[in-house]
Amino acid sequence: MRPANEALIVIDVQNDFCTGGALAVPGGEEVVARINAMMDEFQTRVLTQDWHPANHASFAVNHPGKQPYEVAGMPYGPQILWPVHCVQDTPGAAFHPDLDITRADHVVRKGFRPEIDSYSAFFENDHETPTGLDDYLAARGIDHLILVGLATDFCVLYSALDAARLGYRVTVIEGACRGIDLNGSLEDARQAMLDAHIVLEP
Ligand code: VGL
Ligand code: ZN
Repeated sequence: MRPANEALIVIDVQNDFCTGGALAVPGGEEVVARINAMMDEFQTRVLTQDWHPANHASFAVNHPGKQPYEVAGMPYGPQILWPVHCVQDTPGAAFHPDLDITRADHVVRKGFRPEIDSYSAFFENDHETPTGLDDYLAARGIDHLILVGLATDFCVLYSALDAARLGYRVTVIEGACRGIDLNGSLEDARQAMLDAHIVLEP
């Protein structure tokens, strides 16, 4: 059993990020068995769930003339535009059916404000609106986070960077993550995490 100061943070293991989903991450579903096995070792397990309204500003369809994977200027900075995904209360937003969600202590929904995206489990993409996860973990004396899930180069990356910035020790288990890899984003993500003293384990 891992010590009580460690938490497993499972990022966005949802149908739309798995094979057949609206924003499928190659091999996304392959992380499920490993994550289920890891849950046994941890005393605190948190899940995040991308949870967008249909009119969400991260969807290309809500920007006339724009296509998915183009970039739009938002008040908080450049934002990649995505296919419609993880719409609240749709099957695509549900956790992968094989993920053992019964053992989750806490679920963080993010990206539910129409005008702002939220890759990170800690802050929305303005880098200042908190999700409440930092307070949840701090209240439990947790200072070391083990991150797994989807996608390595977006929501796992931003969660890991914010966690490191907040002062947590951060470990990312790469073998329990899969990436989208847009224009080299996976290699960029690895480098950014290493630069932030995040430990990458296989
Ligand atoms: C994600 C793009 C858009 C992710 C979520 O979970 O990595 N990526 N929304
Ligand atoms: Zn999203």
